[in-house]
Amino acid sequence: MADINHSENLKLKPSKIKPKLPSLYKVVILNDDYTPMEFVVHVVQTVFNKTHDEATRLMLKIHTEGMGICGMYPLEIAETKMNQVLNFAKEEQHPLQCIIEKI
Ligand code: TYC
Repeated sequence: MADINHSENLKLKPSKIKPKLPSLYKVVILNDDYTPMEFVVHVVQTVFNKTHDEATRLMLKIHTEGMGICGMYPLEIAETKMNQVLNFAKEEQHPLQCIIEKI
C-alpha cells in the first residue's frame, strides 16, 4: 500500500501560482466655474474620509490645476465613490464632475 503519510509527501513545494493584486483606479474630481468651494470640500471630506484641512487643500488644488486625484481604489470601490460624488452634486444641482482612470 502507498504510504501517503511519508514525510516527503508532506513537504510544502513553492507555489507556481502568482496571486494577482486587483488593478487600481484613480478617482479624479474636475474643476468647474459654478460649484461652490465649500460644497466640494464637504463632498471630498464625506466620500474620501479626509479632514476639513485635507479636503480644503485638495479642493484648492483642483480649483487651480483643473483636476485632482481624491484616491486610488479597486474598480468597484472607485465606481461607488465616483457615483457618490455625482449623486451629491446632482441632488444640489451643481455641475461637479468626477471620473475614474485606470492607473
Ligand atoms: N472653481 C470653483 C469656484 O470657483 C470651485 C471648485 C473647486 C469647483 C473644485 C469644482 O472640483 C471643483 N467656485
